[in-house]
Amino acid sequence: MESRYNPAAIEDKWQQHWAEQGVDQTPEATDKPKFYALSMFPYPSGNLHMGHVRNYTITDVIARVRRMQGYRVLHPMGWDAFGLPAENAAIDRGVHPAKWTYQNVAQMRAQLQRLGLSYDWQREVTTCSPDYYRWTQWIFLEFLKAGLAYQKEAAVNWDPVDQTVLANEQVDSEGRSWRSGAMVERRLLKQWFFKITAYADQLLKDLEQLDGWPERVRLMQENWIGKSTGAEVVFTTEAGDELPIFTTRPDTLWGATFMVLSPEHPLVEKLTTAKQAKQVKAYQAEAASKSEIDRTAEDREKTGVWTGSYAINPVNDERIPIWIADYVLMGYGTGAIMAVPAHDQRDFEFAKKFNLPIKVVVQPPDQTIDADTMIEAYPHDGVMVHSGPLDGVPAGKGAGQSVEAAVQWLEQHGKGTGTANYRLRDWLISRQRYWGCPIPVVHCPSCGIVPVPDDQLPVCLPEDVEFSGRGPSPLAKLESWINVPCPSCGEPARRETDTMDTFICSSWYYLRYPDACNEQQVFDPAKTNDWMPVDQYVGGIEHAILHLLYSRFFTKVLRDRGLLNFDEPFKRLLTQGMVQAAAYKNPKTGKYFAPSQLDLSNPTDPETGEPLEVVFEKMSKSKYNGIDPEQVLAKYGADTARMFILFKAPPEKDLEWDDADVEGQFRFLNRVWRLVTEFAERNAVQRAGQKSGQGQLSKAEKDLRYAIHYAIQQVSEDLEGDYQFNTAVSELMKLNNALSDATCKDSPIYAEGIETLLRLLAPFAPHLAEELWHSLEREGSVHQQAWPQADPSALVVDEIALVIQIMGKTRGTIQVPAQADKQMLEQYARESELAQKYIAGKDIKKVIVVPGKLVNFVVE
Ligand code: ANZ
Ligand code: ZN
Repeated sequence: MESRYNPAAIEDKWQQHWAEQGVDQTPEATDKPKFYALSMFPYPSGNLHMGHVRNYTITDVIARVRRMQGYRVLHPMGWDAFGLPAENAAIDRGVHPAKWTYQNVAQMRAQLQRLGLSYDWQREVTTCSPDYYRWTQWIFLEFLKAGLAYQKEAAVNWDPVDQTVLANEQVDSEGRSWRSGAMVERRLLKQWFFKITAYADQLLKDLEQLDGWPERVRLMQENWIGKSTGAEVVFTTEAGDELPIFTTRPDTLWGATFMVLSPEHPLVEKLTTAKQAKQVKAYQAEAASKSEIDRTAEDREKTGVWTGSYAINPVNDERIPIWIADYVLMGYGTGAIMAVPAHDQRDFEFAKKFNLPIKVVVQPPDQTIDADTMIEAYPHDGVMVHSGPLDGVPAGKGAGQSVEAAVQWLEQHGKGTGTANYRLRDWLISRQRYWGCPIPVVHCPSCGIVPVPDDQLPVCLPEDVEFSGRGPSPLAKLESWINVPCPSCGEPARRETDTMDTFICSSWYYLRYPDACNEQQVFDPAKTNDWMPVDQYVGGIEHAILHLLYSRFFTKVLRDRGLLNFDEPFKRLLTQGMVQAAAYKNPKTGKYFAPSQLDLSNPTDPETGEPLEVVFEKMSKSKYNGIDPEQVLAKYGADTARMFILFKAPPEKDLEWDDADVEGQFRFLNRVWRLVTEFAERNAVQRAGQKSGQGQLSKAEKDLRYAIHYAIQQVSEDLEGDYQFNTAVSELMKLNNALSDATCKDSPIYAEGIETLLRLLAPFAPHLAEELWHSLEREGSVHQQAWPQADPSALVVDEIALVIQIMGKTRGTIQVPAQADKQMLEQYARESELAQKYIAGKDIKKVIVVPGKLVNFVVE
């Protein structure tokens, strides 16, 4: 063994050894309690960044600790491998997306392996591989069978030059295509949807079960689902058509002075009078070109057109005009509203602009408002007025208040019903892209949509396609692939050419790991139900909404299809903070500069000479503050990188990269190395671990034993609950110090201390701990040892009876810890009830302390 700590010499060796021995494989036997530790799998961009390193290190420590604690652990890794970057690489560089992706996977897998992450690589899943996406397609067909997948016309972003649909992120703030620069149009195209709205209520309600999730994430999900309670009320047009509206304020029905329909509302055409037709048409065309965000922006000037028709308010038979305006969206509620300008700000602005009447139906408690003089809507509580049966009722959403009373009245009179509406929309899952999972259906002129039969799955992506960069996805152009006989009637039919949103592939990957190699089934429910739910999920906050919501949705659907027996996939969630580093920025111009071109003792803008400020920001190429994990590994090794990341900040907080602290951790590992190698050389064959505590221990041994068991207790506590790895590392450093300062280096207690240090360190610095463990000539891998248990007897502090004297006269004794020093003894004595009886309020002249014996107070 080397005398100097040389990570390069040991890390690779142990990684190979562990792989050969299958140390990280998932146990098959089910006799132990299970623990499923999962990191969000990465997109294989080709390069591992520090954010990945942090994410995976955190999960790895958790997995390693659980193994040592006697759990059977599932700790897998895979690749979220479909997606646009691969297709762009193909367009830009002419590499096939598959080739580009698999090269990146190989590169990143090697990088992960160099970090010493304890994955069971036999369960690796790659979403772009046909043996995985075959089951993504199978799941799609399950959704189709359940009526949860459907096709519908939807307004999408259309690039008229490239002739393709664009995602919202591919349209810049001016509404231009990122690629062609053309103004993007809104077009109605047939798209596939998943009916996530059918599960809105469950997705909301079951958030209650997730007490192991950060409150912030639960709240983000709740807001995304966006439940509004209120009522649906049926208005009638003068021509006799029913015109239902959704309102959260049915109590204000008596204050409705006009109605507004979305320009896309199906009744618009029928309601529009000949005189208004031209204006209405023009307005509809204009609205169609606007995005939803534009249409609903609060500060926007209201626009709209009267249809020429009227509706009847069902509560008072009043005749009110029907308008159209773009602030009413077709996709929410019923696409029609009653406008109550006195109590809704948007309606107020609209009424003012078009000179429509305003009627106050809620009066505030402390003043009287008047329709003619009010300058904004009054949306608050008060008391109902001019509202027939509701007059005098307190206005509000609480029990016995106006909203509840209104719903009751509407239901009694058959004019409306209490309902809830959700902001959540059905999930648009189709993409006009090549590098995604093909949607496994065939369109037949006579049979309609026909699912591809099970035994013909997977529908494989054709390989011989051309990526020209222009026009529709290469799939849509490949006639040889598109034209197939209908699986049902055998007549000529056409394949669906859309592929699935990659979020679908990542909505179920965690269900596959428990049975990753199954070729007969998506997974064996017995295996997946055994391992699920995930006990600890770790990933970035950027996935707080969509990925987690979709995964929860998939879980519930597959549960209802009889495949799963639990409601929620992820029991505990940890969202790790960002990894930041110093960046040099000119505060005036906002420009960043690479540190290599600066004098760091006095950084100035090389172009203007202005002083630069140092800011900590998320590592990124554009800010020249990225730190390449490869370089850190090459210089210090994986163990130091891991230790630094764990030590520098609690996992959910942002972490600031600091070279000095990396050095610090490297030095700490060197100290451990020297401590253990010295011990190993002195006691080459001495067996550690004989349980001590019975015989007579010296003071030095007792103190060391206390330090050892205190460290066990603290590290174990830090690893439970909130995973305070940073304080756990501090405890390890303290234990290391206690050992190097110990004066009983030949005692079995010292040997116990060395061994304990290695066990506690093993999850954090797995290679170093393993190498040193073997230097002690111990059996097996340190990673297969039991996690140490704190012995309460070692933590008991001996007590002595301390004599309390006042002016030399003994007044009694108090119990104090034997180890207490002079200062502490005085404090114990002063604060004791016994001494207080005599010294309270008196002037103490002198305190005489005889350690281990007495404290004497000399008072005035
Ligand atoms: C009358 C009213 C009176 C309203 C009042 C509010 C206050 P949330 O809370 O977001 O669910 N609304 C309903 N459907 C709409 C649509 N498709 N597009 C735009 N707005 C729509 O908002 C519900 C309220 O937003 C509903 O209650 C309705 O206006 C409007 F003093 O009805 B309200
Ligand atoms: Zn057919």
